[in-house]
Amino acid sequence: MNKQLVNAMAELDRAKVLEIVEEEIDKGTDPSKIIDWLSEGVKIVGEYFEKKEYFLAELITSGDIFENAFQELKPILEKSNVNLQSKGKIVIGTVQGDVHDIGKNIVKSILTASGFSVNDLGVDVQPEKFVEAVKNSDTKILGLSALLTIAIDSVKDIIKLLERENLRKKVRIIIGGSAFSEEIANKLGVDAFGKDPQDAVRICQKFLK
Ligand code: B12
Repeated sequence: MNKQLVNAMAELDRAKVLEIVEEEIDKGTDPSKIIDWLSEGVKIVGEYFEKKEYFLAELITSGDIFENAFQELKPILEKSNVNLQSKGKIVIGTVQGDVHDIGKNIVKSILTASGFSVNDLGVDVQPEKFVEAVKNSDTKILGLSALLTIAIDSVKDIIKLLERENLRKKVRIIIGGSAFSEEIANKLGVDAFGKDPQDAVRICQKFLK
C-alpha cells in the first residue's frame, strides 16, 4: 500500500495525489491497485465528514481530486481492452435520488477493460429509464449503484417495474455501493451484491456463463 498516496488523498492535497499517481504509473503499478489506495484515502475523508471535521466542501473536493486522478488511470485501464471481443452487455447507473458516481465510474471502466460493453445511464436515474434500457436492448445484466441508504427504495421501484413489464427474468441484477450489503441484496431479491470492481467482473462473468 502506498500510504503517502492514501494520506495525500485524505488530506485533499491534489498536487501530491497527482504527483504520486504519476510516479506509480511510471513504475508500472497495476492501475486497480492505485485506485484501491485512492479509495482508501476517500474512505478516510468520509470518516472525517462523519466526525464533522470535514464538511460538504471537502466531500466535493475529494470527489474532484479522485476524478482528476482517475482520468490519468482510465486510458491505461481501457487500453488493455483494445483487442478484446465484447463479453456481453451491461446496463449500469446510479439509482434515483443519488448522485454519487465515482465508484460506479470505476466499476464501469474496469468492466469495460475486462471486455464487457457497458451502457452507463449516469446518476439519479429514474426507474423507468433503467427499465427502458433493459427493454430496448439485449442486455442480460443490470448494475445498480447507490451510496445513500435512502436510495434503496429506488431499487425496489426498479424491481417492481421490471416485474410489471415482464422483464425481471430477462436480466440478472447486481447491486453495489456502500448503501448495500449481501444481506440487503438478499432482502431485495436481487441476484448479487458486488463489493468492488473485481467482484463485479467475477459475478458478471458468472452470470453470462
Ligand atoms: C465523495 C462523496 C460525495 C460527493 C460525490 C461526488 C461524486 N461525483 O460521486 C458529493 C459531494 C456530491 C456528495 C454528496 C452527498 N453525500 Co456523499 N460522500 C462522498 C464520500 C466521501 C465518498 C464516496 C466515494 O466516492 N467513495 C469512493 C468510491 C471509490 O467508493 P464507492 O462509491 O463505495 O464505490 C466502490 C464500491 O462500493 C463498488 N461499487 C460502487 N458502485 C457499484 C455498483 C456495482 C454494480 C458494483 C458491483 C459495485 C459498485 O465499487 C467501487 C470501487 O471500489 C462518501 C463517504 C464514503 N466513505 O463512502 C460520502 C457519503 C456517501 N455521502 C453521504 C451524504 C450524506 C451525502 C449528502 C446527502 C450530503 C449532503 N448533506 O448534501 C450528499 C448527497 C447527494 C445525493 N443526492 O446523492 C453519506 C451517505 C450516508 C448514507 N448512508 O446515506 C456518506 C457515506 C458520508 C458519511 N459518512 O456520512 N458526496
